[in-house]
Amino acid sequence: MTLMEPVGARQYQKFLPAEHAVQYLDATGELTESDARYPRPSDDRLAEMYRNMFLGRRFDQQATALTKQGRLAVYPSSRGQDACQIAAAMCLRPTDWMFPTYRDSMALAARGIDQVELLGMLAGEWHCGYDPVRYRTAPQCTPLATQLLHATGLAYGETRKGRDTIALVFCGDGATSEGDFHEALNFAAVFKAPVIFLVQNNGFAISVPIARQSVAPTLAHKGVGYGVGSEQVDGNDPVAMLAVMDEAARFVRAGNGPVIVEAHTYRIDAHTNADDASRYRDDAEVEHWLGRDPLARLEKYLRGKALIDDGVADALTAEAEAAATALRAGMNVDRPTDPMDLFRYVFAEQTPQLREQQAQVEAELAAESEEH
Ligand SMILES: Cc1ncc(C[n+]2csc(CCOP(=O)(O)OP(=O)(O)O)c2C)c(N)n1
Repeated sequence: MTLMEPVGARQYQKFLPAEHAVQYLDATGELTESDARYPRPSDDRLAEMYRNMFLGRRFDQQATALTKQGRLAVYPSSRGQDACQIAAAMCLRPTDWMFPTYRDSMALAARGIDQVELLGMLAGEWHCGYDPVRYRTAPQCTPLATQLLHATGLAYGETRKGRDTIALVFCGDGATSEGDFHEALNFAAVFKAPVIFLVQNNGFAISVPIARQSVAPTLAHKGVGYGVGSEQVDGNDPVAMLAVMDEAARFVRAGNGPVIVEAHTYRIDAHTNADDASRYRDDAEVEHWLGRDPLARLEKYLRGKALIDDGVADALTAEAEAAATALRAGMNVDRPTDPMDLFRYVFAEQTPQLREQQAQVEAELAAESEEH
């Protein structure tokens, strides 16, 4: 097969991701060769990252435990994706916007959202338990890829208002097969919307492995076709993640248009507590990725530079345990919920269908209370 050299063929090269995923630490936490395009984050910033990852890991573990106690309807863990989650939270200013999925609770905790409010949706209490405007964080999206368009629209709107706000939006590898993903990338590129598209490629869309999802060289390459700057990074390397995300934030804020960052990572737990991962992956694979644990890698690196020691680790453990105790106590309080809230906050003005459904539920509840 011969392909004709298209006009301006070389122009696409500036959008190409690195040939190999950007990496600073090897699997054991030893410093490897640095990528000069991404300045290594300062020691202080890496120590802060370690703290956020440590607290995030404990939060994630506590949320998983709350499903077993019936306090959460469901919880999609981001254990293993800790470096992606924390780098995403740390590269933003409080005035920027974050658009998370159901998987990204650890990033929301690092953004400073009250943890009980954060889990309100997964507890089945509210569509979104926190105030999105206060925290500049959209509700966690479950319909795959929809958040990519929300982020693009918001970011474009902010530029129209003359502000330098940027938006960071998460999605998984599976979501890159959705139409919304392509529409968002194209719109953001054409209108130079300041968006960071962070694709956490954790190997699976529930049970569907990446090999059945896409045969693109990498998911980052998908940006090239839309004229979106692309990068791929070792998502289990905290130093590389923070370096790339900091640069991505600087790049989009400077008005250069959007970027897509693919983080190669792995979800250690099942898709959610309701999933049995042993049906589609074997223990050896999980073991392999446990050997690339982002928290252990950063700890090794920081201990090697004497930036943390046993005293710091003990203090962090105490802080994380106190937060977990407070979260358990907060989640053990039954909050009264009004079923009518389901209808109240969907549209500014209710649609006729919604009014009809509300009347139906009201009638059912009234009939039920008459019975008792
Ligand atoms: C539009 C839509 N289709 C299907 C689903 C069902 N679904 C929920 S999670 C999921 C897999 C998503 O995988 P990926 O995007 O890789 O993200 P991950 O869960 O691995 O973070 C699917 C198919 C959905 N939520 N929304």
